[in-house]
Amino acid sequence: MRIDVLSIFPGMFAGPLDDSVVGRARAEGILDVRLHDLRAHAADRHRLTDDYPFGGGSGMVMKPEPFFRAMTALGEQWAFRPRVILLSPQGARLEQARVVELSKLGGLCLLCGRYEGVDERVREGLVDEELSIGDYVLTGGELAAMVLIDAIARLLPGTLGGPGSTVEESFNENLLEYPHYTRPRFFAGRSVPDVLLSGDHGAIRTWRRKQSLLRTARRRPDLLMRACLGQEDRTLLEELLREGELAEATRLVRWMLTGDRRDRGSPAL
Ligand code: 9WO
Repeated sequence: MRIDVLSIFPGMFAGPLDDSVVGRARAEGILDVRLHDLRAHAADRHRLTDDYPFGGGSGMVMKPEPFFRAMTALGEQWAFRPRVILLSPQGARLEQARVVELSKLGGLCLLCGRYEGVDERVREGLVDEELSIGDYVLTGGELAAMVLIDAIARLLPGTLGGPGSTVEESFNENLLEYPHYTRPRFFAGRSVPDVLLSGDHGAIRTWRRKQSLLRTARRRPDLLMRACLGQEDRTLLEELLREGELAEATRLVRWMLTGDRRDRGSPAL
């Protein structure tokens, strides 16, 4: 997959994209990240990429010309037009399902804003999709672009964690990961749960599933609501209820298990 990035700070991308899974994907040609310095595409001789906001107010706005000129220059390199994505707090929140969809595309072009914002004509004229990695303000879109590239890279065929990995399947189900343990068996006054050393693979699988359900119910009840739960999951949640493990999530899980959603606008009815 080819990913073009437009930024006034292309140097920021050195480091995060050089090591580990992303670095390897790039070295093997699975991922082709091309960084472009927006300043090189500025229209004036001072190479300005920002200007004062019409209507007044504090701070600066990114000028539209460098984005349009850069895209025109890149258009000559592209066999097909890639999906153009602006990283900004105004975008739709990025989720794993979206990452999976984007990882199937042939090419992406990521636009990184700076200052107080980007001239609206960039959105209107160039951007297919606006994405946010979370509800907080950064100093620019670059770190968000790196997060997106990292999330996509590990899904590309040929990279570790690529299609078919169990880690991927577990997140797709909207459940959090179960607790992991490695050697030593006894550490810092705590021991590894006995079931994991029992050699009983059925019991281990059930314990892990129950732990995933417990964690998701307690930490991310919003995810549990979206999870596809089978009959075994319902049984495990009932056990957790009886064992008093669900804490503040007790009422939600009890409601989920009753199946009585007639007054709640559930798509089930
Ligand atoms: C700056 C600002 C200053 C005062 C009051 C409100 C403000 N909003 C912003 C702002 O959103 N600045 C952005 C900085 C302009 C576009 C690039 N910047 C950015 C992208 N910050 N955070 C992101 C981002 C991108 C994706 N996901 C999360 C955050």
